[in-house]
Amino acid sequence: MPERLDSLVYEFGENRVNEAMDRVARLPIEVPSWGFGRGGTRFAVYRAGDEPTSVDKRIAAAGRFHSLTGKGATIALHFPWDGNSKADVRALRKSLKGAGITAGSVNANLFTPREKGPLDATLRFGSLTHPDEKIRRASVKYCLDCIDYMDILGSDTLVLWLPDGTNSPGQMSMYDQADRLEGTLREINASLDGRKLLIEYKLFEPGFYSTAIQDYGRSLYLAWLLGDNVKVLVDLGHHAHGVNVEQIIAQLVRQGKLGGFHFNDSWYADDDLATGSLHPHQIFRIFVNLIEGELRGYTPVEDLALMIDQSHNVKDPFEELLESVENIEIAYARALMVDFDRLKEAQDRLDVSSADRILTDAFNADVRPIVREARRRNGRSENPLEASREAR
Ligand code: PSV
Ligand code: MN
Repeated sequence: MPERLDSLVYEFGENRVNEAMDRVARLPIEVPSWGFGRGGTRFAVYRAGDEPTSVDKRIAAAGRFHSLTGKGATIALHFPWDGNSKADVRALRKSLKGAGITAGSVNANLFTPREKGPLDATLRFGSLTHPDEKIRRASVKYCLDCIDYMDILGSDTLVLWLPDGTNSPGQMSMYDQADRLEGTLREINASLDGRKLLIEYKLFEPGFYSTAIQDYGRSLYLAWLLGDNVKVLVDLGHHAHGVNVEQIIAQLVRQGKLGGFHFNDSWYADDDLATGSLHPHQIFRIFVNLIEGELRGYTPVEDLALMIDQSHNVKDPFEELLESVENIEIAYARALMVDFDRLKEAQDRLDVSSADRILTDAFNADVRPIVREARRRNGRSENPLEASREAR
């Protein structure tokens, strides 16, 4: 055992520390292709000039990210941002291969108005719930095109986030909204042939009165309605203030319906800031609940789609992704310090102070040596930020 792990070994035991190192080294984290580019505010995209602006450059950056960190072996793709035809997607497959990474989830974009075809500015009235059947058909067709892209790329996961909703109470009947949504989703799901469909929910968009899939209850209902391959995707930024996200997680895990995450952090709402930059205790609690679920025989943490979904507006996008991955690794390593047997014993004997102390001790542990050691064992730099700056 390297000396720098001594105090952790002393406090948490050698087995726990060793296991944490292995698990941090193995943890699959998926990065978003859009996250390598510069995000924007509602007012503008303030480019610095050195961020990648084409798909190829984003993929090349993702390749560098993977060789530096060992994470991001799969990349989430977003269409049409990452391609507009089968020929584009075949070229993309080549770029991915060249960069040493593979396609992760495929996100079907139903919110950016297209220059040609029916999915123009009318998307402001919705996509899969649009009142005009022609637009609903075109939206379904777009998702089927994305399933073709999945075939080309070897992806097994379609992610749907719906921009649909209303701006005022008279705009659309909520009964029609639900009927249309369930009809169109059934069609899309039938074409997936059992491949995964992950459905995001989101409470609001600026100016909205309703969103079509507003919370995890709606998303979970749809997942049960549609089939075993359909699961809920939890984007950390999509809740009301104060919502206990880890409680949602535990309920989804118990039902085998947690598909994965879109990790990010926020101060106000859906700010898409760096994961763990503001609320590190929240992702710690989430991982505690995921690990407890795994110990109880539910889905192993590594089988979930652990994806990042952020918008990098101020910091260098590449560096903000490094920061986010590191914060996820740290939260996971801290959660792995929890002694779940002792925690359960304390809970069962109603010793709340001891139970909380077990969590607090784990959260307060400086697990950075575990994360560094995991990187070293993976043959990666212990300090990816420094290494990436040196390589520039
Ligand atoms: C919507 O807010 C969202 O979380 C969805 O995942 C989109 O695909 C993504 O952000 C990028 O805009
Ligand atoms: Mn998201």
